[in-house]
Amino acid sequence: AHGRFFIGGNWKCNGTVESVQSLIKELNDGSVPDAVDIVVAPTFVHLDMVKRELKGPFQLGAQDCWVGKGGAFTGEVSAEMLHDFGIPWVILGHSERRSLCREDDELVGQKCEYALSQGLKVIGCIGETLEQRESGKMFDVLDSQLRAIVNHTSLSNWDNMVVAYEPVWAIGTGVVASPEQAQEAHAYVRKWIADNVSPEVAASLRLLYGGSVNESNCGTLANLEDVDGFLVGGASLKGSSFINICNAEN
Ligand code: G2H
Repeated sequence: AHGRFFIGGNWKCNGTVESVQSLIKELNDGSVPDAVDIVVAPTFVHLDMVKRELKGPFQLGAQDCWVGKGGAFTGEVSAEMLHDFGIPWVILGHSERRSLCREDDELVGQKCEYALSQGLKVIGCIGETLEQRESGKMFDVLDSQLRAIVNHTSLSNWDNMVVAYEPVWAIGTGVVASPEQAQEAHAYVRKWIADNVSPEVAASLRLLYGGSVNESNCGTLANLEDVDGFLVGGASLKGSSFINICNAEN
């Protein structure tokens, strides 16, 4: 592994006041290792409540933010608002936003640049669809997604970035990548970063795997050389499962 193990919980568009309160309680009652960075990302509506009630070591993230400075952008939340409100992290380029909200590589790159410039830390997401994998385009897709991010970040920004590899075919499907598939993609990304950013950044960058991670498959994946953590969706909504995943390295 590279750096401190990192677990993100992406709650996506889920939660009621009641369910979020019980999830907060389960997380506060859970026991997690000191050596792990843990970030949970509730909806914008629930961020304030979670911020007030969730205790350390859990940190908070948003699931997206606007591409530039706030203003007349109905429905958006800006990076500077998140920073001002005390939210340290933001997930950008999640595949659901890429596909359902038509965010392209360039927009994701611009979002990363602006969020970093406002002092946020970024979980940047990349990953290929099944069609792209089966037609042999997987590495081309990862190349262009990474290229757009790299074009918008300076060397010093990489201390504030983690990259999540989330193969789209594994997201919310119950079909987790095999250890060989995950390691192959992660090794490719690390080499790409070494060649296109710097070997030092590649050596310290944390690469998260995302896509149907659960408490049964996390142990094997956590042991892979180039897997430095997870971005967890469905299983992050159940406190006991998420706590177990936070303990995956043990
Ligand atoms: C991938 C992941 C979290 P899930 O989107 O980002 O979701 O674990 O439900 O596949």
